[in-house]
Amino acid sequence: MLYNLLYPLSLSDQWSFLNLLKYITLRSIGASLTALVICLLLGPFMIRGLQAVQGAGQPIREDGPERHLLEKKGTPTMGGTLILLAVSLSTFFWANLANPYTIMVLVVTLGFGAIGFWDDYVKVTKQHSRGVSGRTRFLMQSFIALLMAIGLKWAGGATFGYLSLPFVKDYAIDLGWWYFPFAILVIVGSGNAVNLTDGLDGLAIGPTMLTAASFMIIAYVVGHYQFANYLGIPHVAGAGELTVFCGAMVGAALGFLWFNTYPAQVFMGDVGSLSLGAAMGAVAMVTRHEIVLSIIGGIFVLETFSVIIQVASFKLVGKRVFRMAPIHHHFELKGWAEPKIIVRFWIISIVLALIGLLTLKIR
Ligand code: 57M
Repeated sequence: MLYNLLYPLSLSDQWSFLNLLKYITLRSIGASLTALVICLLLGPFMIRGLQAVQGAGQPIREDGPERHLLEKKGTPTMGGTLILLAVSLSTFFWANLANPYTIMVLVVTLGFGAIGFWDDYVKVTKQHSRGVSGRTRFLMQSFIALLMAIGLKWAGGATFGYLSLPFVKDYAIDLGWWYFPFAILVIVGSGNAVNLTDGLDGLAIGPTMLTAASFMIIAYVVGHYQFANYLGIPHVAGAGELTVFCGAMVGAALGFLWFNTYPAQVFMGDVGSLSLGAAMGAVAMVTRHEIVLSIIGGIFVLETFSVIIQVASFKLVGKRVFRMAPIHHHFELKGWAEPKIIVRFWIISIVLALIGLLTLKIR
């Protein structure tokens, strides 16, 4: 909004300093700091409010690691509402709201957030870990993902429908109509992958912050004609504005981590995990870096595949591969302390983010 309202004033000499607002880098850092401050200032009030409303807090499953029942009972959930508030307000304040990609990604983020909020609300009010049926959630999530794909087709761009490959220059696979189910796979898959991962304090928000930070760089270079051509990556005019949205995500994630770090004072809930994951999926689609997202967000992929492997193995041969899936529970049951699991997963995330960014250069 600042950009839309104040940048035109920069044409007059007395307001020429407002010319700074045209720089995406400045507005991205502004968005990060604004989202961070919103989370830090409102966090304590949000936690007290959630505790007052939720009483018993997050229902802890009986069949999980016993430690969770002992240590985590009563922790409030749905802290993701603060993340979404911080991201939305900060993006609204600092981004160019005439940019269609910013609006599309915000709609996906808030849409998945609404689905997650409904699921959390049902779980907390019923005090049971089963919320809205998986089928209902999948259908609603798929509808939003399809809307995003239609929006991308409308926004055009010569590279619509093409799947660009990391490390491969000047070649992309034309998915044709398969692009639409692919959009569901990327956006719904990302949302639910973060959802599965969010099972230990800070385990999901750390890699989410790293992914958003990586996509600040990716969105900036993809949206920059000279940089994109120099790097041999697809140029998507206007995608650079998503640097501001990703900056807001980084700031909000840092702010939420202040309260979600071990021992967590609040959990993000499905309202947070589904929306953050879907947001990253949507950004990856706009910037044509869907496969790179699976590298940078490799922790989310690992967690998801650990469940797929566990269920498939149990159904096919009646044996479990892991002591418990997702894989963070496996390490818990091996006796690793929670902070050790979390920080080691963050270290892996940092390595994967660096490898993902390397794909910008190695082609
Ligand atoms: C999402 N939710 C956490 C919190 C968070 C198919 C199967 C793999 C599904 C999976 C499942 O139920 N996933 C749901 C994970 C839950 O966290 C809440 O959910 C939100 C995220 N969606 O924001 O509100 C619990 O995680 C802990 N937690 C923290 N700190 C945090 O910052 O400690 C969360 C955030 C919270 C808290 O205890 O209550 C969760 O784990 O449920 N199922 C599982 O993950 C279960 N695995 C399982 O059944 N494995 C089977 C088969 C199906 C693969 C097997 O291995 O044989 C495990 N999870 C739990 N209990 N809680 C084991 C059973």
